[in-house]
Amino acid sequence: MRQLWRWFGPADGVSLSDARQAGAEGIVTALHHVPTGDVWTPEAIAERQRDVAFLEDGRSSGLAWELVESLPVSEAIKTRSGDWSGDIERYCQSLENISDAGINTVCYNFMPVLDWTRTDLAAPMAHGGTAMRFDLVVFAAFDLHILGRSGAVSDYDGAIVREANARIRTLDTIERSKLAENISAGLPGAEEHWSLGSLRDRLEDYAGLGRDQLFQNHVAFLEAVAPVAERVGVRLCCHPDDPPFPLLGLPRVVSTADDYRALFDAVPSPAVGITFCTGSLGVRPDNDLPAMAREFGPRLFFAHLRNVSRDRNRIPCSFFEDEHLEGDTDMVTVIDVLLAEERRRAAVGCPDFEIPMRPDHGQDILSDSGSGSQPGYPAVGRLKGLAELRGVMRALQAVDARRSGV
Ligand code: DNO
Repeated sequence: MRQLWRWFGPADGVSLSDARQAGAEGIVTALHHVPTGDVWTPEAIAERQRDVAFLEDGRSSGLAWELVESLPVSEAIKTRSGDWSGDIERYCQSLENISDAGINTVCYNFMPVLDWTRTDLAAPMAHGGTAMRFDLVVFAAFDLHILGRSGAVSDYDGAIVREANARIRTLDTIERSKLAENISAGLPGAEEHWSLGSLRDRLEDYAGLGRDQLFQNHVAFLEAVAPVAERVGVRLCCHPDDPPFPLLGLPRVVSTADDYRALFDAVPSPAVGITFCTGSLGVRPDNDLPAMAREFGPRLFFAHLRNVSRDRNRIPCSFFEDEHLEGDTDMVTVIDVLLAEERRRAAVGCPDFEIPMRPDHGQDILSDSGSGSQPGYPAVGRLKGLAELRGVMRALQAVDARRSGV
């Protein structure tokens, strides 16, 4: 697998030199400063390519920008309203410009309003480090008492509501505003940042827009952009919902194997595939990750490898971001399936048979705490994750080579 590393640009507290030392072979990044819906110009793309090519001291980094994560999809496209067609045209233009710059894989998501969501960015772990957590009770406390969404109470079971009512009383003003910020202002990579007021407005935009309509809007988006992606040789890979269940009464359409199946049935274009995020999909006990990797093999355009531990085998649930080889996902089997898919591609003569992967997220360990890295994207925690994943890959490849007598 191609071992990539997410870098948030020159302002990232984790440097390209850190990425090199962690063993990264290439960089995943985006034009985070370009507002959602604007065209990514050739100049802005070229500038970011130069940022990636050189270390701070001017020496060559030996790394290139290999994959876009993400080219964000506007709320107008998701709700199919406002300047929908203008945004589609600009999205297509950005895809052309990205392709002209030599980058051929583009990740996106179709989550309404919020990108990935956690309630606690630094939950203490037994080993002394910290990890990110999504606590359903705390989230409900936010929804019911801080956001004050009408009708929210019917979205949680009675026990969760009772616990949330008790929990909110334990949070002081600073903790409440920290929680509101974690949820509404967005985590790294979320390109849109809401205040509580604008979050309420965005939720209004979805009033009456159900699952079926959101699915149709996703299909309409892909029907418009996939032909361009095919023509310019770009693979579009859709990141799953994180967490993979509805939040704040918003519909979700990319959470399960059925969801991806329905999408590929509706838009069979070979340019459309998956960002196989084991951490997002792995929150659901009904997502069998190795089986999904087997089923969707040719459509796996990018893999985010990380693990979660959930508190109960029910949806919705609370969960935390576990170490890469711990947690509820059988990571060794997932990697085995991904390597088999690479061998299949190589056997049919696919020139770029390697699946790009990155160690997704990392716990804050050793010097990570207070290092100024982006939440979820510390240097040491990810280095450890990548080292463990690379170890699994090497071991499985060695066993396979021995078996096939290579
Ligand atoms: C979180 C990331 C997401 C992801 C987007 C893809 O760590 O995996 O922010 O980049 O959802 O569009």
